[in-house]
Amino acid sequence: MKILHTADWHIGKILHKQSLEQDFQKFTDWLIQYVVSESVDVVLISGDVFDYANPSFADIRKYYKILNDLYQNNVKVIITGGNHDSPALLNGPKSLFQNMQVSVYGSLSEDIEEHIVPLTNNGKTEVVILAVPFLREKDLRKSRSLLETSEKDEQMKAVQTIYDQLVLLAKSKYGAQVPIIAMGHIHLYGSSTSDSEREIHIGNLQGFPSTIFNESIDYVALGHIHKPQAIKGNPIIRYSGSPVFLDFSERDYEKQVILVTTTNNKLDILPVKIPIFRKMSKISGKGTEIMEKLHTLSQKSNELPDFIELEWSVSDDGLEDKRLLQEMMTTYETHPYFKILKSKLISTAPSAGTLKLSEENISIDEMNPLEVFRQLLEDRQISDDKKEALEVAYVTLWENLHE
Ligand SMILES: [Mn+2]
Repeated sequence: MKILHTADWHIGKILHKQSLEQDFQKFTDWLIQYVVSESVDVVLISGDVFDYANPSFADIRKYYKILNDLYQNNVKVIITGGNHDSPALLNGPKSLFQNMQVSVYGSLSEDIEEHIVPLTNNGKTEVVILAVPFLREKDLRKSRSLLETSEKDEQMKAVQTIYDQLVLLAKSKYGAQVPIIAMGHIHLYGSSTSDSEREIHIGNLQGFPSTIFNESIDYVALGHIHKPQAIKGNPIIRYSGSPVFLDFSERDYEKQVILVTTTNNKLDILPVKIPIFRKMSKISGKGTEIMEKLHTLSQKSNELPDFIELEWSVSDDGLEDKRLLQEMMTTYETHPYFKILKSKLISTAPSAGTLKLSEENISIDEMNPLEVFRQLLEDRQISDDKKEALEVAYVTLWENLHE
């Protein structure tokens, strides 16, 4: 049986006012072609299907379309919610999805056994999936019957208990020999992150150790961190990473999905490269150097135009450079081979240090709620010791409102 692990699709993501829908379309076209040519049986999506908890109808339509395309090709799908997803929105079509061989787990169910999904082939259970979504504080309270789960250690034990219980149940139901794949949307120690994961869940900032996963688990299909990686020293605990470039900080990542093949109760794990449809690059230097580099981009390097980030250094007051930069942005606005998404002027004058002359224009829609709140704390010049308590209070309120 062939199982494909992916995560962090972030449908609806807007990067510096630019929709990434073409990138997502290219990825899903490739995905369909890949699962058909490789005869993949099941696709796992480990959280963050959408970028926002309230996606647009157009984005929901894209989601239904890809699920239907997979169904038409006889591929099962198992989806778990991420920290960006609304559990209610994901769970909405649950019963309809069942008829299309799509199982969805937006949040932790009262009956934990519902998260155990056996995959059978000719009547034999070949592998069991533990479909665990992103765990919110109230889910953790359920698991340990605790009143307080704000302590890091208590949270860790609660997460561990959930996986332990599921492993025990799965083994007793389907036998000790059957391999187990656990899904999760969680930040682990020792994983390297990019600028595009939203760390709204302050309790999870520092992450958990990979020992929370029971030793009887044969593969852990993770989401949340956008850089594809196996946890150090443990090739069976992996983040597939996001299939689409969600941020300039991800420009050197090799985007991938992970193919897990079961044979005789053993799993074979193979990362598969996703073709690059668009290049993300950063060009820095003085104005003249930047212009020269842009002139050399005279052909298309990929199917979609490159996205470019500019860091323009200035040694005087920068007024002339600011004018030139603006002029250049207008000139290149509709260039066929690249698009400048982000630009900033940086002063290299000795007196100014590396003072930023102009911040890129970030609109409020591109910020997550915590970023907006942090900006407010900055603007009000709140002292560092008070900041942390205020952030925790803010996140607690935010989460209570959205549960
Ligand atoms: Mn994510």
